[in-house]
Amino acid sequence: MEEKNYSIDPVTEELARKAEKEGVETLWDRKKAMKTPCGFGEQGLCCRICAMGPCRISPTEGKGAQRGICGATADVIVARNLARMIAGGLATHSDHGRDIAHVLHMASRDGNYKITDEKKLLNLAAEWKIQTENRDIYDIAHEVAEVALNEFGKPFGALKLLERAPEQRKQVWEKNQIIPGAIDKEIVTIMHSTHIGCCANAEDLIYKGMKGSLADGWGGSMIGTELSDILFGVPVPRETEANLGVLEEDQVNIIVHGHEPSLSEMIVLAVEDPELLQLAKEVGAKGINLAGMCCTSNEVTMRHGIKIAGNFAQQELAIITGAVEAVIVDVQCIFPALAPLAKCYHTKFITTSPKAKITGATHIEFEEEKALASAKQIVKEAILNFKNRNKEKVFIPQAKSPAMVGYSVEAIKNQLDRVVNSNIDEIGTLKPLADCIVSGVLRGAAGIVGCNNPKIKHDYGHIELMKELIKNDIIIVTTGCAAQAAAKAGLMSKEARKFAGKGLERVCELVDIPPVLHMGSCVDISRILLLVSELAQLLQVDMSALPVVGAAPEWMSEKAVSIGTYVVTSGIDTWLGVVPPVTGSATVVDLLTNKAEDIVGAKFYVEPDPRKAAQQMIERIEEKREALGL
Ligand code: BF8
Ligand code: SF4
Repeated sequence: MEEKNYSIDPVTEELARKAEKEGVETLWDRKKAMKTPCGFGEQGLCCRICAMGPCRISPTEGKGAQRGICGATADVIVARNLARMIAGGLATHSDHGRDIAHVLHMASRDGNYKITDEKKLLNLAAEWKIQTENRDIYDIAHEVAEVALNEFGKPFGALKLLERAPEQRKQVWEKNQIIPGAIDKEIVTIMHSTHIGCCANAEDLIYKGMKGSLADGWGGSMIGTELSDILFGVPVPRETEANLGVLEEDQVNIIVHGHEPSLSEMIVLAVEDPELLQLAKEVGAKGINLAGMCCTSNEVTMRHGIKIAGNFAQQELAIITGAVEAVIVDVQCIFPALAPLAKCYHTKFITTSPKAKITGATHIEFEEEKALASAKQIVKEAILNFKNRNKEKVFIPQAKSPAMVGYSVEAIKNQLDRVVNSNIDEIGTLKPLADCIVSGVLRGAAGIVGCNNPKIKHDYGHIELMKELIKNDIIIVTTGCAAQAAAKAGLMSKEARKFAGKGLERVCELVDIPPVLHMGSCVDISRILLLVSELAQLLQVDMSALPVVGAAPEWMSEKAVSIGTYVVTSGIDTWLGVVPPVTGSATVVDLLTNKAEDIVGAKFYVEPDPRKAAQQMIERIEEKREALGL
């Protein structure tokens, strides 16, 4: 059968061929069937905000409709659409953060959810001026959860976690009046301002988007990360394996897919339950093999080393192996296509969240009040499905790669302590990293994040970019589906330092790290913000002055739009490998890719070719070094 050429990952290619042979479709087939995308939509020029429309603005100036029926210009329509994408992403990350806060609020000594990291809890309590002396740790946790929940709807004041940013950055935000208040309020304000007949000023809409995005990165996402660490533990370095080759022929294979660790943490416990293990034996399996997909995978691999089955574009392929008893999902990035696809195999596709019911799936609601019992019931369904596996349809590709994961900011500091002379220097800081950057051993750092998108060859955008950058002594931190691409490509093994330039190779050797560091899920980009923020404070400069860049080479979601915007608004230049739907407005394009630099000290670059993007990033890093006198 011919090469598919969908992916640089041979496992993906092999399974795409199996799909074709078995007559089932994947995202790539549907992408082909979609033919040419709508040009208006692609440029952001279609407005369906009110029922006088939909209105489509002609992309050619002076020809065709230049204004919507209400009189909105191309600039306004494009900016409104973009602001709404940001609100969508901000809502999604933040609702995840809120759910985790509720879980913390219900945590108890004898319940299913417990406090795992007291130190992180006490630090956050101190930061929020919550009384900790002579108090039960669970009382403190509940008050921390309440304060966190208030961040979503408080009527007055700025978001608390913004305080963590360097002074210079806070001044930039203040000067531009983009300091967000309550998280929900920012979403509501964007939805309000983008209603028919409200805000009709493109520049102002972009400012609103920037302000809202900060409520994601420094708000909802950061709350999600902080409280997940308190509940489930701060990640530490550990070994795992990545790609669909982690599935086991003779075991019950379960895939957890989605985002919130409140479900997956309980599944991790449930698969170790002796009664369920016994049941697995009774149905003829040697054990239960748990693997993850998308950000849920990142959450459980960071904290337990659970194997990584694959990233976003591989979710259908997991079912196509014919070896998966259940795909258990909660929220976000789940293809509705999994429902009809699962019916072509024996796989049970189980939805668990009232927020994400999917027609054709089996819905077993995950009730947090009886979390472990719920998780066990779901795992039991998977085990009982083992007998339905059709051996003739099973094909598990052999390829998988070893990877080191678990590099939280705390873990990175811990690794850096290896090179600190504790008689002279303080331990537990990022100073050794700052020193490497100042001396030029490392030229800089890049955060490479985001999704898969069939507009780009699967994983090609991520891996080419990473390889080019590490070759040039730029250390990489990564999250989301980009991180999984790196793990599969072997860039997260310690041996991968041989692909790095001399300087980075040496650092990896001394600090005992791979050149590409897994920092978690997409909400964990908040970890990257804090890493950059601390580095900036150590060097006493603004975040925008650092030789640090960001990229989302294969982005596709609204969440990614919000992330890109808060990264830029935090002063970090960001490269996109997929063109966002804004090209219908020269004003908006100019704001994002040019004027943003005057406003927030950073801007967007769009470059689909990862090698060219790498060169631009290297140049930018060198410019920043020069400006700092390095
Ligand atoms: O939040 S990187 S495809 S899984 S959106 Fe989704 Fe994109 Fe993957 Fe996680 Ni993030
Ligand atoms: Fe058309 Fe204006 Fe309504 Fe949009 S808001 S659909 S541009 S009339």
